[in-house]
Amino acid sequence: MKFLEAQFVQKFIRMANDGWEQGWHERNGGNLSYRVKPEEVESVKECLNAGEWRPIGTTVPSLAKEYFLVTGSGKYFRNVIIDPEDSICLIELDDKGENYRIVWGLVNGGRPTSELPSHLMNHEVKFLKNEKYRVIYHAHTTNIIALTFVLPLEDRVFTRELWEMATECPVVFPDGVGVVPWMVPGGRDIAVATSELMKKYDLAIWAHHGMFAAGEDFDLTFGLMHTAEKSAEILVKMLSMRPDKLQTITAQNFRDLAVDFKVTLPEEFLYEK
Ligand code: 2HA
Ligand code: ZN
Repeated sequence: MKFLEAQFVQKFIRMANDGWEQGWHERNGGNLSYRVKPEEVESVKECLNAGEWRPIGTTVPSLAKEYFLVTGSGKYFRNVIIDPEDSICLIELDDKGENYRIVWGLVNGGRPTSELPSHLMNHEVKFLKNEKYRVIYHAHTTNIIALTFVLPLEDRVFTRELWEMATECPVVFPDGVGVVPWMVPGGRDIAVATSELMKKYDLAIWAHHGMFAAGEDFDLTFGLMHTAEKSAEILVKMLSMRPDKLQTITAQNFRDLAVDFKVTLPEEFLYEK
């Protein structure tokens, strides 16, 4: 099969373009990675050519020998759909989870996303909890970023405020959302902080920067990012009209919702205000 005809590649490209169309990927902002299934790697085996091994910048032993489809460092989401060979790549990890090599893509040179350590450490945390998780997505979601200037940078505040802005939120992300304070992007420290939060949540906010989402497939992961960002947009609109709410979804409303929708909503987020 031709590489670009494989369904997992098509879905990856569509998701990247959907993010671009949402306005979350100015210039080279954001990055996306997918842990490829063995049968999917097999289906494109004849298209692969191994490059040189390079250090990941962190160690992910549980992901040894796994393959990831990832966006390229400095590449624009806007261009993924028109020139995927130049914008994205398939990488293979070595048997220790310390090095990677490009086996397809980035035909004009370049490297995987600058956030590769964060992506792979998040993948590892998710993989160890639930092997079905395959997608990690980082986007510069406008309204979430705006809120990181006015809300306390606390998991419980962001979770509760986002839940309150749209009834579907506690059903879509019942575990809540974590917040990383401002940190230098691209390195191991922010990767460690984010992957720590990913042990508990599927969503992590990077203050004044954007958001990371994790999920089992492209639809769930994009949908998660989209839902949280839309809720943030409603909160920004609400706060633009007036600083307080005349009415809202109450802590007891959330408990009632949890029963009917069969989700567990941790009490730490249902505090009295
Ligand atoms: O430029 O979004 O966080 C890619 C990024 C870095
Ligand atoms: Zn970023």
